[in-house]
Amino acid sequence: MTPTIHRSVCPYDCPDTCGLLVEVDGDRAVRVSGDPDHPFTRGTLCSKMNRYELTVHSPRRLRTPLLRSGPKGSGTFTPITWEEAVERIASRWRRIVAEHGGEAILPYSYAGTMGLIQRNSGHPFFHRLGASRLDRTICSPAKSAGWKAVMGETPTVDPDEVADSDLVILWGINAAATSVHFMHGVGAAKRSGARVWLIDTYRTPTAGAADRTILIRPGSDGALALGIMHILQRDGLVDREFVSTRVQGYGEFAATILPEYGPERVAALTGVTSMVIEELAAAYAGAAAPFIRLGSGLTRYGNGAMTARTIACLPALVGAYGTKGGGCFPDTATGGAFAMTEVTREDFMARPTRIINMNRLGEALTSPGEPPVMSLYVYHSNPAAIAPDQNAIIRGLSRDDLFTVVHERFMTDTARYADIVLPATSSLEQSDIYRSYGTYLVQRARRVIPPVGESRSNWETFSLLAAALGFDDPFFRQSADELIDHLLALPSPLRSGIDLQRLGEGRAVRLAAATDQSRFLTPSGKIEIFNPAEPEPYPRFLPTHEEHGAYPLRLMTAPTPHGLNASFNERDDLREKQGAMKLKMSGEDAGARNLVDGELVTAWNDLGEVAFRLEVSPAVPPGIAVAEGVWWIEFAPGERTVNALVSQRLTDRGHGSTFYDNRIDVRKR
Ligand SMILES: Nc1nc2c(c(=O)[nH]1)N[C@H]1C(S)=C(S)[C@@H](COP(=O)(O)OP(=O)(O)OC[C@H]3O[C@@H](n4cnc5c(=O)[nH]c(N)nc54)[C@H](O)[C@@H]3O)O[C@H]1N2
Ligand SMILES: Nc1nc2c(c(=O)[nH]1)N[C@H]1C(S)=C(S)[C@@H](COP(=O)(O)OP(=O)(O)OC[C@H]3O[C@@H](n4cnc5c(=O)[nH]c(N)nc54)[C@H](O)[C@@H]3O)O[C@H]1N2
Ligand code: SF4
Ligand SMILES: [Mo]
Repeated sequence: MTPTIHRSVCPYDCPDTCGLLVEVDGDRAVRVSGDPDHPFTRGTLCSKMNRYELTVHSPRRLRTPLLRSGPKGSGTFTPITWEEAVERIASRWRRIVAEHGGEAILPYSYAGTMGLIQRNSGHPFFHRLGASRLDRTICSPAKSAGWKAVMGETPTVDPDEVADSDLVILWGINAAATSVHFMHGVGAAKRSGARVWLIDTYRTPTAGAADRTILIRPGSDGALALGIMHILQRDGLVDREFVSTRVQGYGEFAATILPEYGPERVAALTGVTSMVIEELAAAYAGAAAPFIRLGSGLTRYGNGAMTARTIACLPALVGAYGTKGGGCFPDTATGGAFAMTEVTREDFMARPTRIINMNRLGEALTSPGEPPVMSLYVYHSNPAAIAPDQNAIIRGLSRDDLFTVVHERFMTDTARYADIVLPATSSLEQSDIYRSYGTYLVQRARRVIPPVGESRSNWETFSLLAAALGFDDPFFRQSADELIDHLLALPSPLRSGIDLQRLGEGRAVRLAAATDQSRFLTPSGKIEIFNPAEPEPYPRFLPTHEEHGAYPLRLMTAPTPHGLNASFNERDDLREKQGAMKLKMSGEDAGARNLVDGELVTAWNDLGEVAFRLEVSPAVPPGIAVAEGVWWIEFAPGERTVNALVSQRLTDRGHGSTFYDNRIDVRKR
């Protein structure tokens, strides 16, 4: 048979949401490449997805349901049929519901697939079951809360507008790893003469694309933004007309808050010299269209929402909001594109059930609780690897009385602790529709190859479980494609006038979203530097959880270009590119501990101990240690991975994770 080419979408949790061309030969995807017709992808993919066929047809794919046949965590299982697996789950859940109530069952899911149907297909089922609900706040709710405090529902500009900027600030984002296609626009801006500044805690690969790189003390970016605003005010560089007509509370803010953030104090708080602060402020004030691309890492701190909020105020002072090529880009807000309540079906809940924060899974599984969590159902997530406080989670997963089901493509750290493992399809084996948090494009993808082995999609699995539990609502009997058709038939202002034919052909289509940042969708209609609804009515610097912690080194749990959270560990080619599970430290900090490059070291704090291969790196300043990527324990030099060093504490607003707000020390192994 001659191979055929099909359009699809990258399903991973990445702002770029690339369009794929998949070459299919028989039952197999043999080649995957970037769709040249996709406006953001422009024909290129990242190193992970260039060989997606190696993930889809990996020999590590789970092919049948599995029943645990050894102690929890041992990874010993026996294959069983789907019928038996579903029957065992249904009967165990019936018993748990009778004994403890539905809330003793906890679903846990996040972002293995970003497709709107497959990602959300557990919601109606668990609502109908009366299970506990999960607060899905592991990623960047603090960033959203901070942005919202200032800008309300104001949309984000189109990312391609960065090409019209003359000063790009990549603020706390390693875009060369986490949003490679955004860098196309940055490159275009540079060719037109723009200057690029990067602000990070260590020298990431993105520094290669920047004219200037500022290394800042972790969690102190809010102070840097206040310092810039202090200088703008001091030097008469504020756009008076703009702030007097379009901004709420600037006068009071300038009179009472900004005086506290002179360059000397800000230098002490941030570790950035007052000279560099002055230079950045001058560059910012001098730019016609300064564009801030705001990452998420810098909001994963105890003060994270306040940091995002403070940075969001900065463009207001120079009137950059609404200027083509200027403003601030946190994420695109495309949530309104589809009527998601038609998928999540809150109306299936007989009464509102309790909500458990996903960042505190360790606590939820190990503390008594009313009722206690007696069953955990994990789908498209790998909490034993990616969630805070790995030791607490593994203690919980080891409980003999906890009934754990994991629906996965691979034998992950979490799946190893399951009582029953169900094999999941990959994105090429299932239909879905995708929106993006980094573009304004939507795209529909139909199944392009049959399921590998006996794997089933999230949607199909919940249909089976619903039937086994006697949920007779016809909702559970439709197919994913039928539900997508239903969503598309419902009107949405964001989709008005979009090209349905192109969407039907599987091409990316731009939403009709307004990306005009000159109308402020806030309660006052102005940019709210003063926000009376916030516990702190004005932005000011708040300390991090670990401002004065007991351990000497601040731990950066940063992304790697060769993985995505704990996804892609199945790929030998990508693990080889990373070399080993490393901890990067400065020569100064390594020397002070008699540690040498390449040796095995133990990083520790009150939560746990993790073995790493040490890399002494000039890219890392003294006082911090960097662990890039999330490894599976199977490939780690010791028994634990990076999140054994991360606490379950939450952000100031938004109940977010605080991955970067932790301290460690390091010793020889
Ligand atoms: N290759 C790859 N791509 C990914 C991911 C991945 O793991 N790998 N993850 C995906 C996901 S889930 C998300 S949410 C997105 C975004 O993923 P994020 O984790 O938000 O990644 P970035 O936005 O690049 O931000 C991380 C950067 O912030 C820096 N940083 C940490 N603390 C501070 C600080 O206090 N100040 C400053 N200025 N910088 C700080 C880190 O050193 C790091 O370089 O990326 C997605 N894309
Ligand atoms: N140290 C550290 N930890 C982090 C981060 C960090 O930067 N550093 N980032 C955090 C962030 S921002 C996020 S968003 C979270 C992400 O946390 P998760 O969303 O849990 O991340 P992944 O590791 O990608 O795990 C997704 C799993 O879903 C499976 N999967 C994929 N598709 C499907 C499907 O269709 N069905 C089913 N059933 N399974 C599927 C994959 O095989 C994979 O194992 O991680 C967080 N953890
Ligand atoms: S850049 Fe992001 S969206 Fe594009 S292929 Fe890579 S992981 Fe997928
Ligand atoms: Mo994320």
